[in-house]
Amino acid sequence: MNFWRSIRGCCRGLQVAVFCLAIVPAARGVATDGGTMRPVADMFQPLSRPAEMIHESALLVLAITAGIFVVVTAMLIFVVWKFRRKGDEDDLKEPPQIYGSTHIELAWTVIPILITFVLILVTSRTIGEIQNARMPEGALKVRLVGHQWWWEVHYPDLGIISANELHVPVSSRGSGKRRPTEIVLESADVIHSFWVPQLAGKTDLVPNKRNETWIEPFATGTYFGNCAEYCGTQHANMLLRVIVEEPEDFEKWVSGMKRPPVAPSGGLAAQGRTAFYGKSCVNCHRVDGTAAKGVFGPDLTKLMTRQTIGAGVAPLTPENLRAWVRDPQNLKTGCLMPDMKLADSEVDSITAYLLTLQ
Ligand code: HEC
Ligand SMILES: [Cu+2]
Repeated sequence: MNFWRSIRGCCRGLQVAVFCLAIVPAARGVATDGGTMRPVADMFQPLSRPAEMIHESALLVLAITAGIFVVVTAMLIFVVWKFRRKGDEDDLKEPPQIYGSTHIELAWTVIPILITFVLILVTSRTIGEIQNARMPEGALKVRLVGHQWWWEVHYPDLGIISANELHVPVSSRGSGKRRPTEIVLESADVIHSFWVPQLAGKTDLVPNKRNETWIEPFATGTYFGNCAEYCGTQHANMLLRVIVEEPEDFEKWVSGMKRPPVAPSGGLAAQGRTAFYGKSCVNCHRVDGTAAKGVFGPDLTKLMTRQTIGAGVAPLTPENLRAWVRDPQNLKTGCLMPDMKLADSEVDSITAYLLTLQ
């Protein structure tokens, strides 16, 4: 009786497994989930070259391992069924002793070695193709520096500095002009990891080391990524957005980023400007063309061109900006910007000034 109960248990388990396998394709059509701030990127839907290459070899590995799973499970079920206890006389018999059978030993040594060898070849080929890819002339160059808990973004050839959002042009798969983005990865403190699942695999940002990766998106849109290596309390709020645009829109963004913001000439914003430059904000933040030259925090020159504040912790709205200036520890507890203990009037005026940084 116990035997049948366990067989039935196995069947139930298999049913669950088959059900799970069936909902994976059903969920595939959904690119994002979890709201607009923190959508979960679907890594089964790659839309850029390194991610596609990884996806292909992952499918091959999955197919091989699924084959092994089916064969092993079938053999297991067969053996359990065939050599089940058939009656009381079974207790007196000993099964045939096959210890030391050369054939069996050879089979279960050589076949797994061959399979492992195929898996090694498939994966190392993809790794090699990604790491040795030659970038075409005119590839966009970006330098990303990981900080606890935000991303510093540089375009060395364009003279643009930003944070937490990467704008890149869409590339062309066919006869059009290829325009991949080469990314140099560095860290200012601890180890972080760059991961935008639909664009590329993970690459670590290691202190005192220069790592490289590249992306070549084939579809415009906003891609969501995050730091993929635990780096301290606010690791989960170290989100990265990659905004892939048509070449014309990208050029428009570039020329916008190169235009310095106009200093406010009067009113609350002008008071805020004076307050901002009178405070220690300038020791940690940079605003291009002013005395604010700090590099410990994000560059604020074009703050208002960003979609989020605090590396994706909240949408960048005037209310959230004010809340951040009031006390960043409320929105992002433990982040490395201290509560500046500003008076209410200073919070209002500094927020008004920051709103002009666009
Ligand atoms: C001790 C250094 C330090 C000082 C002083 C400081 N900040 Fe910051 N600030 C940071 C850091 C670090 C971050 C990034 C926090 C994060 O996202 O984890 C930050 C983030 C910000 C952001 C959000 C930027 C973005 O794109 O997400 C704003 C706005 C800001 N600070 C304004 C100010 C203002 C205004 C002052 C002065 C009243 C100030 N900061 C003083 C370190 C500092
Ligand atoms: Cu990190």
